[in-house]
Amino acid sequence: MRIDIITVVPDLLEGPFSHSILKRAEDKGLAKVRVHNLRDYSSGKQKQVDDYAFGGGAGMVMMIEPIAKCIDALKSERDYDEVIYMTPDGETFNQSMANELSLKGNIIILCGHYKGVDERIRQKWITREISIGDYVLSGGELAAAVVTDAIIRLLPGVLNDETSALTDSFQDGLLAPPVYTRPADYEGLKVPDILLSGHQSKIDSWRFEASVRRTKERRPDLLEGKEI
Ligand code: 6GU
Repeated sequence: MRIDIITVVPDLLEGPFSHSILKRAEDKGLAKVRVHNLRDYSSGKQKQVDDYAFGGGAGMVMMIEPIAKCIDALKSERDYDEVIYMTPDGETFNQSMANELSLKGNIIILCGHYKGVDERIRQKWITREISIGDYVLSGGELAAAVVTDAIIRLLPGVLNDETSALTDSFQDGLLAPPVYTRPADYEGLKVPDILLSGHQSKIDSWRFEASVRRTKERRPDLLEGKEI
């Protein structure tokens, strides 16, 4: 899978993709993430990428031309399944969107900045608009990093234990159960006996019950319309 991210602050995206799981996915050849500096596609002398809003008002608007040039240049190299615009007024990101996007081949992600992009970009080039929650970030970059991380860790072979993404919180619509490691007794704080019993089917049932209990307590909204 390949993800091309278009941004006016490429530096913001350097850290997340040069470490840990995402770095491993790149090294194994399972995912390619490429960051593109929108200023490289500006034809102006000042490398201008934003301008005043027609009709007035505070805040700058990202111009059509550099974005259109960048997207068209990418599309001339390969086909893309989605051109995603990161914006607080997009559809709220969740695990099922991550699952769906992880099945795509190539994706472009455009990071919004300032007051946003010229509406005509959204009309003509964007296939999907995503927000990561009901709060405002100063740009779409961190949100793009969140979405990219959530997608790439789902690609087969990226996680060491292939089954581990299946037991994540949200993957089956439930929160994950509590986990423990050694020592079994830390100054009187004990691990539940069942987990030390070696009885796998009992352990599985305990984990399922614990997931349901935790979901009821913390996120009852996830259980609505579900039979458990
Ligand atoms: Cl995608 N962008 C910005 N600027 N703020 C956000 C967001 C995106 N998602 C939540 N808040």
